Amino acid sequence: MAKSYQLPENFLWGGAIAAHQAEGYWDADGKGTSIADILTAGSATERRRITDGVVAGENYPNHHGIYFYKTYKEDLELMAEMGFKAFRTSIAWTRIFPNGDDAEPNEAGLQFYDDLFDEMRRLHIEPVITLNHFEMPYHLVTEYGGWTNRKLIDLFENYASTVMERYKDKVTYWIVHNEIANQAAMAMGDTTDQFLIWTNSGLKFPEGTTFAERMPKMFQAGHNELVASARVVINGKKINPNFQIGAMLNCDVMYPASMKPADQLAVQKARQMRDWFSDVHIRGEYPADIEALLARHNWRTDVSEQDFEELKTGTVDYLSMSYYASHVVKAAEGKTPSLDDPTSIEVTDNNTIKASDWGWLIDPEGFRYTLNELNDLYPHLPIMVVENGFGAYDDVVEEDGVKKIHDPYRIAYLREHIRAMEEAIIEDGIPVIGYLSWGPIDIVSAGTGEMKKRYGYIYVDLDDFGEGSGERYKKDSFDWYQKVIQSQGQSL
Ligand code: P53
Repeated sequence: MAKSYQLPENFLWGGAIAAHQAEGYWDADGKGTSIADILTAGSATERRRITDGVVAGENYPNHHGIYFYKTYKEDLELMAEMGFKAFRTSIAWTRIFPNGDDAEPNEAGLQFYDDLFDEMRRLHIEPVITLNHFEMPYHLVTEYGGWTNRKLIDLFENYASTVMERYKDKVTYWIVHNEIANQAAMAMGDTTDQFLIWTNSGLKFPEGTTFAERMPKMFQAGHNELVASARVVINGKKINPNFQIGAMLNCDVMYPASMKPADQLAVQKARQMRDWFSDVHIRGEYPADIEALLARHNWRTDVSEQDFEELKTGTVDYLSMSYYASHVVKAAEGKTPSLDDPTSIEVTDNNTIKASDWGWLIDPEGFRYTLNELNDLYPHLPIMVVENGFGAYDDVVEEDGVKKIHDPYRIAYLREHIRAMEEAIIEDGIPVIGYLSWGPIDIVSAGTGEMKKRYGYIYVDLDDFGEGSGERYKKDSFDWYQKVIQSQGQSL
C-alpha cells in the first residue's frame, strides 16, 4: 500500500531561545559569570570583544537580555496564544553551578527552572532543553583552560546529571551542546575568528597563534565535548529511559562556486571538517578522513580507550539543527583543497540571491537541500529543526493608539522556509519531527550582541543598551504564525 507522507500529528511547532540571550539578571540569586557575560556589544560590521572579566564602563548586552528571568510567565502566555506545542530554551549552567566546579548546586537556580518548566507544562508546551548553549562558567576558562581540559568532562557530566535528575518528570527532549561544529570554522579559511571557539569551548588564542597550534586544541576540546555528550546520554537513559537526547549542529548549506572539480572538492573538505562532530554523536566513531588527518599531524593528544567505548555506546536519539543561510566556497587559486591547509578553501559571494542586512544569504531551497543531505548521511534519523529565522530591523508605528510592527520581510522568509521544509517532509520523506523558529520573541543577538537584530513574532521595547520600557507588542508575523500552527502548516 502506498504510504502518504505528511506532517506528523504531533509535529512540534514552536520557537527557541537561549538563556544568556534572554534571561538577564546575570548575577542574581547566586548566578555565576558565564563566558557570554564578558562579551561586549558588536554590530553587523564590528565583532564582539572578549574582555578579561567584567570591566567597568563596557556594554555587556547579555547582562540585561530581555529580563526573561522575571517575565517568562507573560512571555510564555504569548507563545501559548500562538499555539506553540514546544519551546526550546537552555539552562544557564552558571545558575546551577556558578563556578562550574562547586561542590553543591545552587538551589535558587534549580528552583527557577522548576518554575519555568512547570509553567510550560501548565500551558501544554513541551520543553526542549539545551544543556550547553554558549554560556559555560567563566571560572572554568580561567582555572581550567576551558574544554581542552579533560576535567571539564566530569564537571559537565555532574551538572547534566544534576539537572536531568531534578527535571526527569518535566523534560523529555534534551539537546547537549549547541552548534558544536561552529568551532571548526577556522579550518574553513577563517583563521581570524576568535568568537566561535570562545562560545563553543572557552578558548582564546593569543594574537599570532598559528593554525598548527590551534587545531590540536580545537580537536581536544571537541573530543572532550563529544565524550561528555556520550556520558550524558548513557547517564540520562538510566535516569529516565524515555529521555530523547539530541546533538545540535548548524547545517547552513555550502555550494561550490563553479563547476570546476577543485571547487567540488572544496565543498567536500569544508563539510568533512564539520560533519565529524555529527558522525561521532550519531555513529559513535570518527570518520576516516578525520582519523587520517589527526594521525598525520599527531593532533590527537589526550584520549583514552574508554573514551572510544563511551562514544560507541552514548550515541544520540535525534539530530537537531539550525539553518539560516547558504554559503559558497571555492578552491583557492592554484591550491588543492585540503584539511591540512585552511588557506586552500575560500568563502566567496553569491550574487544570484539576496542577503539580509547582516549579509546572511536568503535561501529557502538550501534548507530543503540541507535536510536531504542530512538524511543521506544519517538515514531515518529523526531531525528536529531548532533554529531558523530572519534577523531584521523593525519599526514600531502607532495606529489608532495601538503599537504595530509590519514585518512582511520576516513573514516572507519564514513562509518560504517552512514551505521548503514541508517539501522535504512530504516529497522527500525526511523524518522532521519539529520546527522551532529562532527568537519567537526579540532577544539579544548571539553574533553581534545587538537588540536591533530582531527575529521575533513579539517585539520587545529595548535598545542595544538595554534602555526602553521592556514592553512586548505583537508583530504582524504573530497572527501569521498562529495561523500556520492552527492549520498544521497548510496556511502559509
Ligand atoms: P545571531 C554563527 C553561525 C550561525 C548561527 O544568530 C549562529 C552563529 C553564532 O552566532 O548562532 C546561532 O543572534 C545560535 C543562536 C543565535 C542564532 O544562531 O547572531 O545558536 O544562539 O542567536 C542567530 O543573529
